[in-house]
Parts: sequence; C-alpha cells; structure tokens
Amino acid sequence: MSLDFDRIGDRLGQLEIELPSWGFADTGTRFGKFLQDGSAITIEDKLDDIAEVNRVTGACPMVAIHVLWDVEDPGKPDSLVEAAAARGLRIGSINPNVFQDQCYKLGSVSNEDPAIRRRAIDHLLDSVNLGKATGSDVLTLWFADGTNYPGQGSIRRRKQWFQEALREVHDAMPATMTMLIEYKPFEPAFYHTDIADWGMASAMARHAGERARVLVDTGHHLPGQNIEHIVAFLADENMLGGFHFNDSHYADDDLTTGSMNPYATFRIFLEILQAERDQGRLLPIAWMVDQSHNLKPKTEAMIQTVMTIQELFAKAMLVDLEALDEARSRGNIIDAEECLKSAYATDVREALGQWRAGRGLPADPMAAHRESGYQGKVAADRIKRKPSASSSYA
Ligand code: PSV
Ligand code: MN
Repeated sequence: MSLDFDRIGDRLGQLEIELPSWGFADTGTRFGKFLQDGSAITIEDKLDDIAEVNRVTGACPMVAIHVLWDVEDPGKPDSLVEAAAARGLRIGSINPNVFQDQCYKLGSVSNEDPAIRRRAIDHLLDSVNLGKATGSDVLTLWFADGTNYPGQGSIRRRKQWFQEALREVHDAMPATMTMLIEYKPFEPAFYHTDIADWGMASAMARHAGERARVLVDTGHHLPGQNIEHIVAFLADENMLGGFHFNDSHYADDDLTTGSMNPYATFRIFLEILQAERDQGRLLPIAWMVDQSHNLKPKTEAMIQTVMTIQELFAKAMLVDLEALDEARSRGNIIDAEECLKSAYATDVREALGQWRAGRGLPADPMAAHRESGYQGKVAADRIKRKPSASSSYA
C-alpha cells in the first residue's frame, strides 16, 4: 500500500498538536519525584522545549498552560504571550486550577461552602480573562471534585452547583471561546467523582451553553472501555471538543500516546475520519497532549508522541472507507475488519519522512533533535539552577 501524499499529507499537515507546559517539568508520583537534569524549571524553559519539538516536527505551535503553574501574574500576561511568540508559539488552552489549594479539600465548585464555590468560580472567570488576554480560544476544565465516602456529600446538590458554576463561566466567555469539560472516573476522589464519564460531561456541557463541549482524555477511562465508541457518539452529537492524548495500562498512567495500545488510538482516528467524511467538514477538535513523563527524557518523549500520532493518523487515513462500507453492506465482517488491519499493518514511517522533508522539516525529528545537542545544552544551564539535583551530563 503506498501513501497518497496529496490526500494524506494535506490532512496530516492540518494536525496541530498542542503540547502541555507541564509535560516538561519535573513531576512525580504520590511516592516521589525522579528529577532530570534537563527538565524545565521556568515557563521560559518549557516554551524553549516546546519550540524545540515544534522545530523538528513542525506540528506543535501551541502550548497549553496551567494557570497556577505557569502564570505569575494572571493580570499581566503580555510577557507570556511575547515569550511564546518569540519562539514561534502561541498560547493554546487555558487550564484553570481549582484543585491544589487547601480550601478545595472537599471540592471547588461543588463545595458545601458557598464562599469556596465563589472563590473557585472567580478563578475560572479570571481564567476566561486570561484566555482573552492571551488570544486563547479554549478553556479546558478538569475538576478533582468528588467524595471519598458514601454519605459524604449530596451527589444531586453537587451536580446542581456544577451546573450553576459552568453556566456562569460560559456566559462570561467571548463568542470565540470554547469550554471543554473533561471527565475522569476516579482519582483523587475514590467514591464518586462529580464529572465521572463522558455522559456526565456531555450533560454538563449542554447545561453550560452552546459553546461547551466534551474533552476526552484517553487515560481517563476504566480498563476495557471502548474509547472510539465514545468518540464516534460524541462526534455524531456534535459534542466532541478535544482530546488529551496519552496512553495507560491501568488507569491515568500518563504514558506516551500509542505506547500501550496503538491500535486503539488508530481506531479513534478512524472514527474521526469517518465522521469528517460523513459530515463533510473537519471536526472542530482541539488536539492536545496531556502527558507527564517521570522516566523518559521529556522532550524526546514528546517528539516520540508527535511522531506516533502522525503515524497512527496516516494509517487511519489509509483505510479504504468505500471498501469498508461495501463490506458492511454485504455483512462481511472479515472483509470489513481486514480494511482496518491492512491499513494498520502498513509501515508509513519512511513515507512520512519524505513528507516531512518535502515540507522543509527533518525527515527524522528524533534524530534531528539528538544531533542538535539541544538537551545537553539546556541541561548544562538548568542544572546550575537546580541546587539539589546531581548532574548526569557533567
Ligand atoms: C487530570 O488528571 C488531568 O488530566 C487534567 O487534564 C489536568 O489539567 C492535567 O491532568 C494535569 O494535572
Ligand atoms: Mn487531562
């Protein structure tokens, strides 16, 4: 099977994959952090790393920011916008943070205490303003709200508080902004999570207003969940707003996309492509990565992720949709499944290298990154700013 560059290359070139600032800093597990000499410390470091991924892939001009982790003064975001622009980047999604302050121990917008609910809503409204000031048009909402024990909270009252809060925030958004509502079945809440699945996120989005959609974080599902079914359903309901790509083996493991179940990611892409064909338009989807790498070198992990997304997307584009429809109409399950399998089995890596080279990009982004010596250079600088770390680049 050969790649039809005109058809596949144009569509692939439209994929802008937004990278998360938090994927480049030292992060950890509940049990500890493993520090890397080259990990980013400041927002400028994170922007440098994302610019490096964009330099070698040409696919990542947008950065997702987490408000409390990245923005020193939300009232003065100009320097952040300028720092991004100086590196050829722009601000993508704004991620408010109503989960880490002590006051949110029992919830944010679904807290029993009206003063805490108000504080959380005010932070969300500040985040809308930050979005306006940074030129971002996506407000990405994830809530840690939930309860740990039966009886701890009124599930219905909490739901209603959520609806009120999201409606208020939605009404404050400019017409160009989309609200994306993320769901997660558990963690940190272990008995009930207020927005636990796509159905609840979808209901919340409908209550919030016409510019609210669902955000599918691929890691936020119970094992065995058919994620492409959710994607197809949401796409058909015009409720699919974006992705947080990653992979997982047990739960929200934040592993690199396609590292565990690349066939599942391929099937997600195939559902999107089928919906796009049937609806005759590109779906308005924010393609975001949400990964935090504890063990892999962070910039390399993101380059690997972007290359994997492009490979799996190209494979999904190789599926002969007419032959698939035809096999379905004959009720021939084997022929239908083979349409997927033969596309998936095609090695697209060399063809993608040629496609990249044709666009003036390195054919092999990972090799280009390694040859540049970027990581050693930034590590030499960053290690001096990390008093407790011991250097492995010395
Ligand atoms: C929560 O698990 C999540 O997926 C949300 O998107 C957060 O914003 C992100 O991870 C970083 O904590
Ligand atoms: Mn996420």
